[in-house]
Amino acid sequence: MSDTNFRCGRVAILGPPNAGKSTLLNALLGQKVTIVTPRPQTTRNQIVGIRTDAQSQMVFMDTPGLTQVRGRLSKTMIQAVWQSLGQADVILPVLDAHLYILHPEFLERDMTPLANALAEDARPMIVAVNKVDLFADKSRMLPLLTRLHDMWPKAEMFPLSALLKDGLPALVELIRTQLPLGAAAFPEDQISTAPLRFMAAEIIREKLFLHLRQEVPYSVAVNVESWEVDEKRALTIIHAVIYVARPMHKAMIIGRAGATIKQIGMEARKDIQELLEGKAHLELWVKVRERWFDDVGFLREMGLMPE
Ligand SMILES: Nc1nc2c(ncn2[C@@H]2O[C@H](COP(=O)(O)OP(=O)(O)OP(=O)(O)O)[C@@H](O)[C@H]2O)c(=O)[nH]1
Ligand SMILES: [Mg+2]
Repeated sequence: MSDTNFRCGRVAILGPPNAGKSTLLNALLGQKVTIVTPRPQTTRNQIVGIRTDAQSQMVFMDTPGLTQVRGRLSKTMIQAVWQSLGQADVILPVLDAHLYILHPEFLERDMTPLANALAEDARPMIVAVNKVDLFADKSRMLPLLTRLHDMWPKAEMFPLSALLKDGLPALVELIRTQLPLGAAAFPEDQISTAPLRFMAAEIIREKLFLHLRQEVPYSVAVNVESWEVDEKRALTIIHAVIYVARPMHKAMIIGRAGATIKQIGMEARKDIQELLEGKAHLELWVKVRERWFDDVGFLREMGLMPE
């Protein structure tokens, strides 16, 4: 018998770079489906994470940070944001409250594109006012909450800490009340729509972000070229290529006597094994491909641009 009270819908997680969107998605799922780094513009495309319980199914869409852009990769990143917004039943903007307490003048700069896009939107909206763990005196966010209320008078303001998972059960309850009635769209044990190969490539990209400085992580794309399961040894053998835009970046990734790439490989393998719940062997190559981020064919191959 189908449950006529069951709710199912899509929730778009949107906001400026580094606001904690991906952290929030992982925290809501209790599992890592999307990568997180301390640096802006980590997420490059729409990542779907699915949370199913007895009463509802929430299909979350993590998106790249919304910012000023240049170049083709940035344009496709922004397209992923607007596409996700178009698909959403509930809109969940996320912002870094601590940043705007310290720098109130950045709020308009960061939020204007989203504020304009959502001005006439009638869909339910919940604003995740994130990173409240970074200040003890909660009254410091009152001016921010007032400004957000002026921006979106109908939205619910929801202070939380994605990092500490503080406030999340109440957020889930609130989202549920806003979802349309309907049957589940995905099997209850499905947590993402991303293929394992893509998730493994993302994990490698995360480690590159964590180990490389300045612009280098932004010049990197990762592709899993082969994926074989050795049933006898209960081992997944993964070959991945790290594409870089310049020969100098290749040298930096490899590091002195191969030390950097070795470390990246070890850390990535550990996370991939967690993802697969089994043993993995990971081999990494670095290849130079100049201006890959402007190459439409390459971006499509990498899944960074719709066909
Ligand atoms: N203190 C604190 N840090 C947080 C919180 N949420 C996220 N962070 C940190 O903020 C940084 C960025 O987090 P992400 O989840 O990658 O941010 P994002 O919005 O997905 O960023 P992009 O994908 O680059 O747009 C990471 O260092 C997180 O650990 C929080 O609630 N409190
Ligand atoms: Mg992200």
